Amino acid sequence: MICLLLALFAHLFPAAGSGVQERTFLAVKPDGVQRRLVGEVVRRFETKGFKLVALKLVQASEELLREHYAELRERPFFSRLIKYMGSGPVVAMVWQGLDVVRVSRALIGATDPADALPGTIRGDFCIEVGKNVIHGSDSVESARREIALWFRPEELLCWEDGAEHWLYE
Ligand code: DAT
Ligand code: MG
Repeated sequence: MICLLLALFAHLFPAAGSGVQERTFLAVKPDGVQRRLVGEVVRRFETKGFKLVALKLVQASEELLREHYAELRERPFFSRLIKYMGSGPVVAMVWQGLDVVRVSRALIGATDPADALPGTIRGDFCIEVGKNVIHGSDSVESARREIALWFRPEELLCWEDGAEHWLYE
């Protein structure tokens, strides 16, 4: 109930979803699941200090994937991307914390793994852009849209973060 009110509040007053309350949508793509990288990916965001708000294993429908990647529908690789993303289950997640959208993109690394720095997920675990292991929202606005697309409001859990005091000033 409190979560629903918070979601409504964040929708009505966008600034309410910022700061420590900021959220991002991440997904371990089918290659990441097949290659047993789910634990490694979760570990990186968890040990960084971000708060896990939702997580589920999903076989995404073509409709969901077309909506998720709607911005890219004119790109030549679009149908290959939709096929790849639907080729097996993905692990969909919502993570929360200060600047989580921007910092997650930094932890993930460049879109093309050839350009991704060592130490980033794409830099450490993959080779080609068409099999780049993980998705992360590129802005707070996209994060809101993607979270609403992949999760029902009641799937986003509110829980007291006992570590918050040790992570934030
Ligand atoms: P990102 O996933 O880093 O946000 P994006 O939103 O531009 O990158 O593209 C979404 C996905 O589409 C990307 O993770 C992999 C695929 N993709 C992007 N550019 C591509 C290209 N030139 N060839 C093949 N796949 C591409
Ligand atoms: Mg993107």
